[in-house]
Amino acid sequence: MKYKQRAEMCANPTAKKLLELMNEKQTNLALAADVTTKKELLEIADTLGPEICVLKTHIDIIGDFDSDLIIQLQRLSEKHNFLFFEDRKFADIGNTVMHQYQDGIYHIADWAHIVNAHTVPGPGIIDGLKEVGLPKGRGLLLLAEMSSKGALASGAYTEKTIKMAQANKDFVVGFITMRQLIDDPCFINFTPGVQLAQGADALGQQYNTPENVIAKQKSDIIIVGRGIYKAADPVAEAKKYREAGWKAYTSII
Ligand code: 5BU
Repeated sequence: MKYKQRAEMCANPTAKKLLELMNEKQTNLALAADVTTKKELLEIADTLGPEICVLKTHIDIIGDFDSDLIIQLQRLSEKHNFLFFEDRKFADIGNTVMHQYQDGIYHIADWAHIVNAHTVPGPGIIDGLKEVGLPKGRGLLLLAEMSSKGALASGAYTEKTIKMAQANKDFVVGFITMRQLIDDPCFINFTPGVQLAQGADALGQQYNTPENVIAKQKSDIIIVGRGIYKAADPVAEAKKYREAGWKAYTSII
């Protein structure tokens, strides 16, 4: 089903907005901006913003974080039309994750359209995050699988994660997964561990290609980090991933 048709079917405003912007902007590329300074992150957001649907952050690795960074990032997200996904991987009881989501120095719920959570604590983690995020129209991804070698999220764990998502369709907008898990147009599948050639890094990361991830595994969004920002010409490289991801999508719809 096309992103546009799916957007019309989804009640969660973030899921709807994301699918609409992927369709309009013609991109299913999310950039994993794993840099450690404000300057680098803003430069990535401004130069690569035109190519992406989502900017994925690890905000706690920015050494000189301040609230001005968020204001400037928000301006860039409006300028280039992309959403923020803070890859926080919440993993605690509901009461604690509520604080981690809205308080501290990052106030993640105030700016991140999308966050993600492990399901290891059970459904209370979704209840806690939902209390904060749903009134703001935010969306949650559940980690159903991971890209790293030897990950424990598989089999019955993945199946139970899908059930938790189905029980919370107002707030859960999809999964971190290596493939489409269930045929439901309102769950958006995000896949990390993507490079133009299959391979691995020295610390357990495993890479699949955009074609395999989107056309064969029927995922929706490719998350690419080092493959783009470590390239000699990140803009040219981002365009390659964007084209590969979009071509794979158009080949199956
Ligand atoms: P890379 O440079 O393309 O390997 O970066 C991948 C990004 O995706 C990085 O920010 C990870 O934290 C993130 N990631 C991942 O690689 N695998 C996973 O299963 C999950 C997140 Br969840």
